[in-house]
Amino acid sequence: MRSWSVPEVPSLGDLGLGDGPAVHVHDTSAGEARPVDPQDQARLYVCGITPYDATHMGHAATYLTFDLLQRAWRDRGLDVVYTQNVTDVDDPLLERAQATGVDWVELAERETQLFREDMTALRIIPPAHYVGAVESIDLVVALVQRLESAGAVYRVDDDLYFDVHADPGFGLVSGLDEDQMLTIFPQRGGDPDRAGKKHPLDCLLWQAERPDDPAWDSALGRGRPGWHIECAAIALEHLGTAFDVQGGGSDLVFPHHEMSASEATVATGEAFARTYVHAGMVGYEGEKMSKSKGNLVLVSKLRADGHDPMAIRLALLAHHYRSDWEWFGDEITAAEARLARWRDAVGRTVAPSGTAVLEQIRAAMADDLDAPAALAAVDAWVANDDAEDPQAGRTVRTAIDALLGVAL
Ligand code: 5CA
Ligand code: ZN
Repeated sequence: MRSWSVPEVPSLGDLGLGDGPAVHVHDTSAGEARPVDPQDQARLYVCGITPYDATHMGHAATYLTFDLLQRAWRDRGLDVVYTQNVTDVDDPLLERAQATGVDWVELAERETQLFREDMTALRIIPPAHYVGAVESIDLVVALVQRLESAGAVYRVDDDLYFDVHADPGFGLVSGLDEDQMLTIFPQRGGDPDRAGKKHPLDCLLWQAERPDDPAWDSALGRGRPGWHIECAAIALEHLGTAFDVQGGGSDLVFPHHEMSASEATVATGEAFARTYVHAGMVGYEGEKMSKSKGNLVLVSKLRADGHDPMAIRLALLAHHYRSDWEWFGDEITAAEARLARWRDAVGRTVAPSGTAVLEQIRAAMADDLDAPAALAAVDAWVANDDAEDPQAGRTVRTAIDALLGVAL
């Protein structure tokens, strides 16, 4: 699938400013921050959109999180291989297409295109591999066959299920106990009560054709992929096993990331990801912002209302990625004021030394992507008019561009 255009990312190293520090991020499965500092290459998978509605501020916050991770890794001198999927066939998409009388393929294409435009405007670095579920059906089928060989698949009517207990490590991503899993599973697409399942938590791998639903011929019968196996198959194909970070919003910890990890581990005999990183949920009007509830603040609407995408980005950066937070309309006004102050300050011909603030931004971002601390460091530099260094504006502008992705 076509990705989107790459923003210019200046290299601080090339400017003689050295490499950034090793990056630490909170690993959900370990329950603590861990260094993620591979040798030469960092491999990242982030769960992409289900394209049935436009990009909202919650999506933007999640993709911004992994953009910051990528920028910190690059500053460290690492080459980043980034893969992201598009769930371009799944129940919510098909239901929305049917309810609105739109062809599901057209709906997915239209919303994916809008997402690309929003990501480009926000200067989010695109994945090298942007991969749809539909174009990956052969990969899914092959992975299900590997699970069959491992004895981890069974049939309920014509549907295929994964026996989660084929993985002795099932539960290690989320750290939830079975009661907690059973509470969450039905809220996030699971079907614990389906008759014929061996265990209520077993998840769907392949769904046999239903009337009026799209389906593909395959060695598994005519049908379509389940959700978790889609990400397992795409990640394994484009990153291999034991890649560095599996990312997404915290709503994906269970069952999605737990199931994908178990499926991949049982099929390959190796670890799926080394680290699991999750962004908090953005709310609006007292509830999680979600396409299904419709309480959305759309990136495209903010842009159409004339808000500078860099101010949208700054508004998101004001919240730590791991916190759950609620969007209030006045945040964009505060971000616009901050953007104006920063633009004015980097234009000064002499300013306080820029290298000190660069090191503060680097340290903040390497410490679990602490963007609010980085903003505070820039604010302090902006407020200080103890001028001495004619190069300072340039250094700070470049640091903000490279590490925070804000073009001033
Ligand atoms: N296609 C699947 C992942 S394979 C999916 O969850 N799609 S989505 O469109 O519902 O969400 C896309 C990404 O945005 C996911 O990483 C999800 O965790 C994240 N996300 C969704 N809602 C919010 C929110 N309110 N706040 C923060 N992140 C969110
Ligand atoms: Zn996913």
